[in-house]
Amino acid sequence: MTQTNGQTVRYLADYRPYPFVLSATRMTFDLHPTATRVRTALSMVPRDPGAPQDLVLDGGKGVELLSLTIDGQAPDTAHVSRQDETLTVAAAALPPHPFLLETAVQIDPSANTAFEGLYISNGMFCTQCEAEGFRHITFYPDRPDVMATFHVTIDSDLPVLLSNGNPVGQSQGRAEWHDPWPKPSYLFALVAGDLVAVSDSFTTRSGRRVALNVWVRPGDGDRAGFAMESLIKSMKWDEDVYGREYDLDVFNIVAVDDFNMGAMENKGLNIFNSKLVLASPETATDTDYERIEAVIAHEYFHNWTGNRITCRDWFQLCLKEGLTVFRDQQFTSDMRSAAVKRIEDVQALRSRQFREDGGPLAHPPRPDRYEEINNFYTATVYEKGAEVIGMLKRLVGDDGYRRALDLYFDRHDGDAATIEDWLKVFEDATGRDLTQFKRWYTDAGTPRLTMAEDWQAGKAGGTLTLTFTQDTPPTPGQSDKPPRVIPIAVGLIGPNGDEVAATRVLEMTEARQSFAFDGLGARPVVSALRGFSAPVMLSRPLDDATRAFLLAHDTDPFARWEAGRDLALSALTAAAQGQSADGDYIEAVGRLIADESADPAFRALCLNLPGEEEIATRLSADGTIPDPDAIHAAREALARRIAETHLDLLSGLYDVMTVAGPYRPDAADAARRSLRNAVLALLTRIDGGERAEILFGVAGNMTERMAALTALLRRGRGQTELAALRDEFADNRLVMDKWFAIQPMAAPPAQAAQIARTLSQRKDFDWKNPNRFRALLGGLSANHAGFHAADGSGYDFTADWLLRMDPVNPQIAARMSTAFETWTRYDPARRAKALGALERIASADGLSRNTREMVSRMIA
Ligand code: 0A1
Ligand code: ZN
Repeated sequence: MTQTNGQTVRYLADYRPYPFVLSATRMTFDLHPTATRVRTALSMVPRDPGAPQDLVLDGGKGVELLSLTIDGQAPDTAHVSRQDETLTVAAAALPPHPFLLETAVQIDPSANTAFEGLYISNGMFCTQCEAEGFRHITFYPDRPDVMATFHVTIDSDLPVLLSNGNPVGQSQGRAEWHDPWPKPSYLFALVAGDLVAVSDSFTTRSGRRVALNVWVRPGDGDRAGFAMESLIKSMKWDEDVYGREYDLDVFNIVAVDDFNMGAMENKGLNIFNSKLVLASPETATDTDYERIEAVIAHEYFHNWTGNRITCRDWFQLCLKEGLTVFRDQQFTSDMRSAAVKRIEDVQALRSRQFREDGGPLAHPPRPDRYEEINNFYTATVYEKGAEVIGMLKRLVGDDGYRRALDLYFDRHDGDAATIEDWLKVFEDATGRDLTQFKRWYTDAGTPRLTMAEDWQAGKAGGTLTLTFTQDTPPTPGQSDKPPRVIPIAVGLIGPNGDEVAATRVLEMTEARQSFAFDGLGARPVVSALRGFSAPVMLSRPLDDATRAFLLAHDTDPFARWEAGRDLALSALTAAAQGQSADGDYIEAVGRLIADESADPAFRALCLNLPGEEEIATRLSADGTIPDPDAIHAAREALARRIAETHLDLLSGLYDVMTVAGPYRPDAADAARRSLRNAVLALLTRIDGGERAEILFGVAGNMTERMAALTALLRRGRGQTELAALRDEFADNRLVMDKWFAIQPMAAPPAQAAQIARTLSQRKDFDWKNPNRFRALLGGLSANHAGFHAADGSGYDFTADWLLRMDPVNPQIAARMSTAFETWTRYDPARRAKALGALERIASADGLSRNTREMVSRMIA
C-alpha cells in the first residue's frame, strides 16, 4: 500500500494472509430505516499465537460503534482505535487462543445513496456487498480470503425477510438463516420488504429438491416468469455440461429498482437489477429477454465459479468473472444460435474492450495495482477474461478443458484461489507449459496481427505459406510487450468455393512466424482467425472481391460475417475520408438479402452497418484521426444507398419477415424480428417513415416499437410516438428508462446534447436511480457524433452530471466517466474541450476516490 498524491494504491505484490482465521460469523439485524442496529459475533483464531498481531477490521465512516467485547469483556479503551476506514484492536488486548469478538453498531440505510452496504430501494431493505460494501454494515475483515459460515437473525415487521443459506426459523417479526458454506463477506446478502414470489422447484440429479423463488414487488409477478424459466434451464445446464449441482435447499432471486450493476451472485440469494428480471412482451425487447436469460445463468453459475471457489484477493477478479462469462456464453450458444452468439460477443468485445485496451484506461485482465477496486469491473476483466479462457480451451481441446475444469473443482473447492492456481490445473491436467500463455493475464493491450501469403506452385501440388507478425502497442505502465501465444484458426477455400482444408489451429508463439500448407491443387483463399480464435486485430492485404468471395463461401459463420464486416468498414472508412468505394459491399449485401437459405439472424447481423464508434476505432487503429461528423455522414449515406439500390428486395423482405401469432421471445422469432427491423432501419432512411409509423402503431411488442421509434428519431421524426409511449408507460420505470435513453441516442448529432439537457430538467428524471441516470448519460454517449459534438456540448453536459452524481453515488459517476476514455484520439479542438471537461471534474473539491482515479488515469 503506497500513498501517491494522497491516494492509496494497492499492489498485488503486497498480498499477505489475514493473521486470524475466522471460523464462524453470527449476526443479528434490528432493521430500522434510519437506525438499524447490527450485532456481530466473530469466532477468531490467531494464526500464529506465538507472534501476537493487532486485529484490524474494515469499517466505513457511516458505521457507528456502540460496543465491543472480547470473550464477553470490554477491552481497555486505549487498546481500541478508530481510523477513517478501519477499527484496530491492539494485540495486547487479544488472547493467544481462539476468542469471540462481539460488536454492536448502528447504521442509517436511508442515508445510503451510494447503494453499497445496506440501503433502501422503494421501501425495501437490500444489500450490495461486492466488492467492499460489507464494511458499511459492520466492522469486519472485509476481504475475499476470509471465509466463514454465517448465521443471520433478522428482526423486522416487514413480511419477507431473507438472507443467505437455508431458512432455520421463522416467526412473527423474526427470521433466521444459516449458510453452511463458508463464504467471504462480499457474498453476504439481506433483503426485507413487502414482496411476492413466483415459485417453482428443481430436483438436482442427486435428488435434492430445491425451492426456487423469484421475489418482486406486488404487481410485478406477471413479469417474473421468464426469469424463473431461465433459472431452471441454467441449473440443468450446469449439471449436464459441467457436472455442477446446486447445494442448498432454496435459491432466491430478488429484483430491486436501485442497483449499481446488473446483478449479484450472493450465496443462495441473488439480487438483481429489476431490468434483468422483469419482462413482458409489451415492455421488454428481444435483446432484454436474451440478456435476462444470460444474466440469470451468469449469477447462478457463480455458485461454483465464484462462491464455492472464490478469489484470494480482488486482483484475481477475472478468475471468477472471466470464467463465469465464458460459461454464460457457452450456455447462450447452447440455448440459441452458437454462430449468432459468437458474432454478438465479438461485436461487444470490439466495441467495449478494444476501446478500453487502446486508451488511457487499458489494464491487464489481472491488474497488479488499483486505487478503487470498483473501477475494475471492466470489459477487460469480464469479456477479455472470457476470451482468454476460450483460447485456453482451443489450445488444450475439449477433453483437456473438461479434465482441467474437473481438477479445478476438485482441487480448489472451498478455496480462495488465484490465476496461478487456475493455470496450474490446466498444466497438470494436460501436461502443457503455460508460462508464455500467462502473459494474456498480466499484459494489457490488443495485439496487432498481420498475415502475409506466399504461393508456390509445384508438381506435387502447390504450397501456401502464411507468415504472421504480432506486435502489441504500449499501454499505461507497460511499454515492453513480449510475444504471446496466439491460437490462429485457419481454413482454406478453393477457387470454386469448396473448402479444401478444414479448420486447423496454428499456434503462434514468436513475434514473426510462418506456417505452410502443401499439396494444394490451386491457390486457395484463406479464411483466417475463424471463430475469432484470439482477441487480436488482424490485418491482411485483401481486396474487396476476395472479401465478397469469403462472404459468399466461407463455412465458418464468424469468418463469413467478418468478411462482410470488413467490406462495410472499408467502404465506410474510405467514405469518412472523402473517397468512395462501396460498390462491392452494396452488391454483396444484395446477394445476402436474397439468400433465403441463410439464417435470418445472420442476415440481420450482416445488414446492421458497423457503428460509428467502431468506424472511429478502426480509423484510429490505422493512424487516422477520426472525424465524428464525417463518419456519421458516411454511414448515413451508405445506408441510404443500400436502401435505394435494393429497395424492392428490402421491401419484399420486410413483408416476408413478419412474425405471425403471439409474441414469443425464442431465438427463431427474435431472429426474424431482428432481420425485419434491420430492413426497417434502412428503408426508413428513404421512405418518409410510413412503415415505421405503421409498425409502431400496430406492434404489440416492445421489440418492434423500439425499432420503429429509433428509425423515426434518426430522421428527426417520432414525436407523436414518443408521447404515446410516455402516456402509456409513465408508471413503468423500465420502459421510461428506454424512453430517456433512446432520445439522445437516436437524435441527429447536433441536437443530442441539448435533447439530453432538456430531458434532465424533467421531474421524472429521477437521477439518483442508477438505471435512469445511465439511460440518459449512456444514451448520449452511445451517440458518437452527438457526444463528440465539435462545440463540446456533449462533454459539458456529461461533466456537469458526473460532478452532480459523484458525491451521491461515486461508483456510478466513475463508471459513466468512461464516456471520455477515447478522448485522446480526436482532433486538437475536441481534445482541448474534452480535457477541459475532465480537468473541471478533477478539480472538484471532495471528489470521490472512484472518480478521481478514473479521471486521473484518463488525463495522465
Ligand atoms: N459479481 C457481479 C457483479 C457486481 C459487481 C459489483 C457490484 O457492486 C459494486 C455488483 C455486482 C457479477 O459479475 O454479476
Ligand atoms: Zn459475474
